[in-house]
Amino acid sequence: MSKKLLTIQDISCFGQCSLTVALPIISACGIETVILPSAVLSTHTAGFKNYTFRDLTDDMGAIEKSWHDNGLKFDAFYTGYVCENQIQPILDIMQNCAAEGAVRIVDPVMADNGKLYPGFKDDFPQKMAKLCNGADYIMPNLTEAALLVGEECKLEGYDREFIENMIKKLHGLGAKNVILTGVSYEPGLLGCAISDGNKIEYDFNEKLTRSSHGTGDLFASVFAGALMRGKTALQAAAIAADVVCLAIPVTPEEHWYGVCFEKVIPDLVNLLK
Ligand code: PXL
Repeated sequence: MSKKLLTIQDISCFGQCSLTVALPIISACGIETVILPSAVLSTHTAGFKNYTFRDLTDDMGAIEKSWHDNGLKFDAFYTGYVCENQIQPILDIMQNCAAEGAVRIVDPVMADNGKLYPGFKDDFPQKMAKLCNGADYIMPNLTEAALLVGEECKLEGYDREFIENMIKKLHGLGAKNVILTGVSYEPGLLGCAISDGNKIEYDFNEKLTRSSHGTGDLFASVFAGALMRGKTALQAAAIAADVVCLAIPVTPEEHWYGVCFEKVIPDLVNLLK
């Protein structure tokens, strides 16, 4: 039977992030993708005004029961942007709807550039830390990592020791593998650290002059899809970073709210061959 991945994150109707990226990208990886929307928003929250927000926590229990009644099980779980009261319901789903050997991938989406996203309260990182406990892979950016472990957030001017200490603390939350994104030790190179708890490997790409919203979701979605296709964590992270680096330059300036990932789907398919 083909492998099924359940991804739990919001639908931002407009904005090219979260589920509107994960569903097409993981499908393009050749993996059957099941979705559970954590919330429905008119737009994402980074740069749009007057966005609507419907929290779907109340539906989660009934959805889980329906899946249970139909005997549906998943080979992988990939969580992204979730709401503050959804940690326990999601842990329940990951326990009750898991096929044998199911993999848990947690992208602790909540912050960037030193700040929590609008709408998250200061205690949200502690809640997100509970979702990281028992995860096979977590993939925080530097801001999320600092918030998860209660460390000072340094976006630059850090050394290898600072990063590798942070990774140790992230494993201390109960995560098997850590993929820490946004790491840079020298000007011009940006990448991620991949740790299995014993060894730390790095993947670096040339730093682009422009950054873009939605790159974290693109990275995590490609990573999840590539992992399900049998790639190692290092290979999956490298493919994900390559896809992001291809997508940013083909995204026009006026498309500030997300990356034009559609244009690089053929490249993604090639990279997975
Ligand atoms: O890309 C992360 C993300 C996901 N979902 C929503 C967001 C953001 C980032 O701002 O606002 C609703």
